[in-house]
Amino acid sequence: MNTAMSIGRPTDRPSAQPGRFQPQQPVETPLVQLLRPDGTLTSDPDFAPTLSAGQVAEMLRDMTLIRRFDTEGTALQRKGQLSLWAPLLGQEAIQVGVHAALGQHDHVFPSHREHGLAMLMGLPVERLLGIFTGQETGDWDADEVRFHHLNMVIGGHTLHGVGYAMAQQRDRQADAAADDGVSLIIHGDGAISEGDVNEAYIFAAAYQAPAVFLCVNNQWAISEPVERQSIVPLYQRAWGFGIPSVRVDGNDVLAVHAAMQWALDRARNGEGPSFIEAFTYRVGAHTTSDDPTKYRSKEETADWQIKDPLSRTETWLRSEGAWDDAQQAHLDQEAEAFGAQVRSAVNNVTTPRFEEIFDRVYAEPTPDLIAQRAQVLREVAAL
Ligand SMILES: Cc1ncc(C[n+]2csc(CCOP(=O)(O)OP(=O)(O)O)c2C)c(N)n1
Ligand SMILES: [Mg+2]
Repeated sequence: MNTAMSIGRPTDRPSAQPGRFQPQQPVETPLVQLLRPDGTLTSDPDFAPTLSAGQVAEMLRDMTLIRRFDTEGTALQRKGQLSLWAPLLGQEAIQVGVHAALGQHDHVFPSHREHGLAMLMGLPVERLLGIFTGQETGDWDADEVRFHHLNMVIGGHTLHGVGYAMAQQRDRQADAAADDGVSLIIHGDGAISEGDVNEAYIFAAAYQAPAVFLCVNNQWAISEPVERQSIVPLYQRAWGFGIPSVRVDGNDVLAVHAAMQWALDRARNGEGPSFIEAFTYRVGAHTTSDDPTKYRSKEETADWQIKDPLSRTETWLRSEGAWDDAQQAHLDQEAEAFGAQVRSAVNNVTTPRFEEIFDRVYAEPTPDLIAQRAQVLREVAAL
């Protein structure tokens, strides 16, 4: 083994057999794209759009409302009504494309930037805002909402998601009438370097769990560029675990939807896990505590703004005759009203009763928990 190989870099040692020293790398990284940045359709050898213009118009609406939610989140933090906000600007198409592909029993294990998806899945806005005021314990009924707690411990939730998928698999083995739900696990480009995440891939592959990994590659993990996380394109990492994968244009709502449909179908049909790398860009700061001008150029951000997911969808819909100025004006008004709703929702965030943290740890409280709860209440009363 030569030195280059021992540190995991592709070797230049000549080999008679392709694939012996390194996987056969495509000359270019193939990207699933159905809608170009200029709003014209393109084709892909493996994926085709399955949505009507009317459905895409609904998705434009969802993306617009999510963007508004995000803008309001940042403004509420600036006004001191939230402690922190993690902007999702530029990543709207991923959350909307995913939502449109999800089945009615599928569960989502999110990372920390999926506020839009949470909203679409029916989590009340005030509960989401409560996470960023520090008052929310995140113990909503995940069985009902199917959107699990936003995860702040990078990568930790991927193991929970795979565990849940394995349970879904076992439920179906035990009971043919069990629902057909599968698990979608969302993590970032930075998370891919975490041990937990790699263990999650191993379990998912070993047990052929009905799990879909969605890696949101927004090019940055706070100030760390993706190139430092991996010298191969992220979707190729999955190959080493035996997980089929594709890279999709994350700013193309049609492509995200089509790829997600493929991966969810595979999981549902018992074909095991898949991995989708959604190639996008974090246009805003990492959080409201971050200043990205300190570590990346304005030109880089401007290049990505041209690839905006909303404007390309609107352009395409207009070219199809499925969108006009009146519809846009109506949507702008709706977004305005929704913004006001978000600003008022922050006043409805409630502080949980102290003892509530014990209430939903298990379906039935254990004797230990009951004792701990009683002890806490005694200690609080004595303060
Ligand atoms: C285990 C752990 N390590 C470090 C952090 C600090 N941290 C918060 S977000 C983040 C970067 C995450 O990057 P990525 O996975 O690409 O997600 P993105 O923020 O870009 O959406 C880090 C290092 C953390 N929250 N948890
Ligand atoms: Mg990232």
